[in-house]
Amino acid sequence: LFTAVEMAPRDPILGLNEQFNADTNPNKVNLGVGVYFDDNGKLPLLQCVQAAEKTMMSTPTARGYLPIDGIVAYDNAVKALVFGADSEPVTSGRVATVQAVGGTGGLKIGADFLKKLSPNAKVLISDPSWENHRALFTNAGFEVDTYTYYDAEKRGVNFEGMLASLNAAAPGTIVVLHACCHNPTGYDITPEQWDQVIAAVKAKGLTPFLDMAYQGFGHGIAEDGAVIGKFVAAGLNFFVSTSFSKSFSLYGERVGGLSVLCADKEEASRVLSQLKIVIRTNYSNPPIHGGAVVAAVLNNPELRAMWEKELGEMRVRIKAMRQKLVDGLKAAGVKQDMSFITTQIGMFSYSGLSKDQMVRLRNEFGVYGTDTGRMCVAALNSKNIDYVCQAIAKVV
Ligand code: PLP
Ligand code: TYF
Repeated sequence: LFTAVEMAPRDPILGLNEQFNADTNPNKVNLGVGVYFDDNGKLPLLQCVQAAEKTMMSTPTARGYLPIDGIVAYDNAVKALVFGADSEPVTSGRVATVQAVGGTGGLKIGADFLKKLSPNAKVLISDPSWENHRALFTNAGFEVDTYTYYDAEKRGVNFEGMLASLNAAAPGTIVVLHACCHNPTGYDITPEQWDQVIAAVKAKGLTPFLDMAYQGFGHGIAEDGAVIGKFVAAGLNFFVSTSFSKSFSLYGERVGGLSVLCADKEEASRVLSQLKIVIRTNYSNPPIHGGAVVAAVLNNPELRAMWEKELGEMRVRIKAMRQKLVDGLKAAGVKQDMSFITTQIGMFSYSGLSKDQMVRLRNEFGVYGTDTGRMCVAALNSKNIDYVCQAIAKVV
């Protein structure tokens, strides 16, 4: 039965983890996968999460099935976070939100629903993008192409190119947009550029799918979410996937969501019924624990304040590491201007290093980033930063 099965390629990012774990270099540093580590190099367990879990454990509950679309209080909290608690889309009831198995699950539910709705639509992802975007939409049955995004020469976004790609797209094309903290480049577009993207999307009749995997890691929770308000104000109907993997440091709990902004409440209830079919035929209903924790934190003012503080600390520490990286590279003798690293935002930096240089970093120094030159600056800390700077200085 399986004799003709071919070996599938490894995930380019998760595969690096395996290589890292097997590396015996005592100085090794993992800047490959997008995970936030604290200054001691530890994966944080947030205080707000611990507090919520303590309360939950003091009154243990039985584990029945959740509704297909998840915990009601969770879905409402996601809506409020993404659109604003008192926003018109939320108060009018025209957002359909489901709990999902991570941000990836949110993307996949949206993709499967869209495939039924627009079977012939093409999907455009940014060039480059999170590698799983292409794989996920391809596996959902779509033809996936790219829109222009990164400009290596300029070290930034080729915005004219991006607009040109969108303007050349056929009506109904699904456009996957990084809401903030672009993965892998670290370059976001400005609010004014978002206005132009929205105008193009509207004029061409494209379907926006916003991937919000890093809300709170850019400029703040509300600041990063502001782009959603722009799409609402433009009168568009669109998709938003949410991930709490990074913002709650709950990677393995798989907590995410999908929200679909519809024309009115009645339309939202029809859309929700279809999202539920997608879920039911895939995994029936979501797991409880992670969603219950996030709902408990978001819906309790004290825990929510704790979360905002802790998320703020992660954001600030990443920014400090960017500056330390720029200063450290200079001190280590790197002649070229590396200050572009502080103009990037979120967990990643496109370093501009070549594949050969990234391979040398890995093999000679145990410093792991992706072959494309992406480094996770959220894994730098005051103990490994000098070593990483010395290693980079030796390969450039
Ligand atoms: N989208 C982007 C851009 C990401 O970087 C990630 C990272 O994991 C995801 C989606 C998936 O999030 P999750 O781990 O919650 O599935
Ligand atoms: O880009 C990253 O590193 C994160 C984590 O298949 C990740 O988004 C990487 C690959 C993957 C799933 C998650």
